[in-house]
Amino acid sequence: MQVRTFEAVDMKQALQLVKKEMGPRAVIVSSRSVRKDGGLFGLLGRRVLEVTAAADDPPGSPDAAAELGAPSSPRSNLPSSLTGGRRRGGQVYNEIRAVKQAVDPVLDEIRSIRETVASLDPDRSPGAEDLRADIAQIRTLLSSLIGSGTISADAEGAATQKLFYFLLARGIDEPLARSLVQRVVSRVDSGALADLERLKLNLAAEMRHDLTRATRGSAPSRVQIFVGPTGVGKTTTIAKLAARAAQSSPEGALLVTTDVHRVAAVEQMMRFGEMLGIPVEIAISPEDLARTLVNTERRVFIDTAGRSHRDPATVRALRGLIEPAGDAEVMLVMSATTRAADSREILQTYLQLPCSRLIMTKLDETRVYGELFNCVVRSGRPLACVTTGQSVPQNLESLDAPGILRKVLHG
Ligand SMILES: Nc1nc2c(ncn2[C@@H]2O[C@H](COP(=O)(O)OP(=O)(O)OP(=O)(O)O)[C@@H](O)[C@H]2O)c(=O)[nH]1
Ligand SMILES: [Mg+2]
Repeated sequence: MQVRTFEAVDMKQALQLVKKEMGPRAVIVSSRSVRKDGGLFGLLGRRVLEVTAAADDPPGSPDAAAELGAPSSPRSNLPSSLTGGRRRGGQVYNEIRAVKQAVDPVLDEIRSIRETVASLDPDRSPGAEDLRADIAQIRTLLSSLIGSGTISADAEGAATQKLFYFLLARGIDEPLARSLVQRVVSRVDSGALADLERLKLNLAAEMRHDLTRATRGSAPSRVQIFVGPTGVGKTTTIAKLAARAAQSSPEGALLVTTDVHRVAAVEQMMRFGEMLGIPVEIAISPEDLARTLVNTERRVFIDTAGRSHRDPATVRALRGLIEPAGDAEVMLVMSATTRAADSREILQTYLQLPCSRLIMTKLDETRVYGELFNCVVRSGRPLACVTTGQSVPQNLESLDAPGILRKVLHG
């Protein structure tokens, strides 16, 4: 691991230096403004930004080799024909690394072929498992309906079954679909049970009812902080929202990034700021964030680093940022393309935070919108907006409950 300190006139120049000298994977460890070259205890010097960054050692360096499990002393561990001193050890390590780089994709390919072969065996296929579970659940549902005397196993059974399949095909999570069908069956009069269109009308009413029960988790706030899994579109969405706020609110907008661990992430935010003419602040720590917020009257959009919902440190790290942000509204950003089972887990993790509203991204990447319904109903939080593409500041829309319903049921 190398750690280096750079001086620059501003963060933009500092980032360029860090990237050039240490590569794009370098992380920013700290930044501070200092006076340089000034007499009188430094008071008259010019101000410069001092940025400390860290990066993995370049491949081939003795430390990097040790970290990757390569021999720490090439001379003692390699065959004598290969021991040409320190430099020779570095060369050998580079060769091993090159071979590894060539072999890794082949191993990945073999792994994926193995998985495909396994999936051809119905007894081992996870897909077959899901299908079997679905069929068992449908059977249970139908037999409970038939057993309760509500319907008979004829045209009426077929209509409810179709309704259930219709919901699954629209991406409604299976337990939610089951409960919806049961509620529809219990509410309609027996004459309607064989009529799929009438069942669908009742279904829409049930779904609208569920959607309108979602309530905002906290009062509107001038400051919003955006959290969510990696790569769902947090930074891009923040840029779109800030652009709108900058146009509509007299106090203007401020972009704040706390995602300082990747130079590329800070650069991305700086680029959005430049493009939209909105100032960008970099908050290196929770204390820094608190200071930034005290010093502005603008509408503030705080970005956070994407974090896996499976990482136990996620909630703790985000709480550490939410607390100094005071009464900021916490916005949970999720992608409409996520599988229902994963969304369920994501919500379980992120709803440990005081999330107020949801944002669903990447609607343009799917034609099945069940996740909109699943996430709103499961979280009990309304949608603040949805995004429908990569263009900034375009591709941002709001969707109310009837709008969500239209999308989910009709695409
Ligand atoms: N198709 C599509 N792509 C989107 C949308 N929103 C964002 N993206 C793209 O998704 C990718 C990731 O976007 P980011 O905004 O960097 O995502 P992030 O959540 O900030 O990512 P991390 O900070 O790494 O967790 C980029 O290529 C975006 O252009 C959208 O609505 N539709
Ligand atoms: Mg981001």
